[in-house]
Amino acid sequence: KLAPQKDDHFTFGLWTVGNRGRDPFGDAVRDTLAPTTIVRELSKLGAYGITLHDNDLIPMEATSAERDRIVNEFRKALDEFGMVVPMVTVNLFYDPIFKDGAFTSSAPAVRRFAIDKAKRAIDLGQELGAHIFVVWGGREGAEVDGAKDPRDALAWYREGINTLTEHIRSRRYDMRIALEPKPNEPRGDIYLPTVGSMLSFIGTLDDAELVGVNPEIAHAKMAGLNPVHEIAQAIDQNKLFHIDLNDQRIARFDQDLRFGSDDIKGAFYIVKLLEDSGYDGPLHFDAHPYRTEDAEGVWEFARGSMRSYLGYREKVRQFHTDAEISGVLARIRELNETGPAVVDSSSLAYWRERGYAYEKLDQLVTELLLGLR
Ligand code: GCO
Ligand code: MN
Ligand code: MN
Ligand code: MN
Repeated sequence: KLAPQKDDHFTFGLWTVGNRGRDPFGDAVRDTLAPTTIVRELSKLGAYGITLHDNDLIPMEATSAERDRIVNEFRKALDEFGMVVPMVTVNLFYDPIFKDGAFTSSAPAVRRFAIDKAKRAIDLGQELGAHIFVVWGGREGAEVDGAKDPRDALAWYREGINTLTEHIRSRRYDMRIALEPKPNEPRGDIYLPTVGSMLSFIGTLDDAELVGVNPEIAHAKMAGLNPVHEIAQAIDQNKLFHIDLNDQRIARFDQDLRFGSDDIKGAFYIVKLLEDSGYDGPLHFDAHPYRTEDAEGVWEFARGSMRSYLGYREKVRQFHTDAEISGVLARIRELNETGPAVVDSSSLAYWRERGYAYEKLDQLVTELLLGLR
């Protein structure tokens, strides 16, 4: 039951299992893993595919001959191990060129460089068969609001995304863009920090149809928000193009914890929402193995991410088939639909005094998750 299958559509970023455990206070603790090794190992574990930033695969300074050789070798590994690349993204944050932003850099030359880099990443995605292009504007933010007018930054951001949709249309690629919001880190504040802000920004784009969101659980929590509600709003607007699954404690640095490892009830309701809504995109893990881990721990992390999702999915199934839970839900519906049809002076007392039976429901869910049912 907990063995991942290809048709579960689990995917991992090359940068997730490939994370070397560097943090602001300490150096790498693990060796670099070759992309082809990651493809092989994840396939053995039952994953469906791989995602990547342009520079996870191709070094920034590669010649075009080197680039082609690397891409060919990678494609060979994908074919050999039956793996696909549903999503590609662009690294617009690591190189010092982007220290004041990429699409929102105050320098037009940097903005143009960023847009060209993103176009080349889109072309790479097309070559690898990806249908989703994620844009995470990690450096699109500010510490010093006196240095640039945030309205200019938003206009430049819009121009950048408009150029990318134009590129996709003119090349007739079957690809859509998913914007990934994050409130802060690495910038003091990042523009468009939540799903809600992204959705409203998308409404101002030239080609809004082509653009949706890639919500991340950890990013919602860093903003102190409920990821279930963030994801639900994206679904409500038909804009859930992709999702980053991981975990995070509120009010901490960006932890990138293994999906479902910290907030068990929160993860349950996320999986319930995804399953009940019929979301059929990739289930993408964007998290890091703990810095304490060696190679064995890395694959344990990958296996655990998928097992946990399937475990939560099984709990969702139990939620829907548990007779007592169904009974409470029926009772809640009945309480809402019976009783006085209007709230007026004769029924005020009834509507003030009635209970909603949510304590019972919440306790049953808690016991379900504790394995007591
Ligand atoms: C983070 C982000 C990134 C992006 C990735 C894809 O907190 O570092 O979540 O992992 O998802 O760069 O664009
Ligand atoms: Mn993140
Ligand atoms: Mn992410
Ligand atoms: Mn992160």
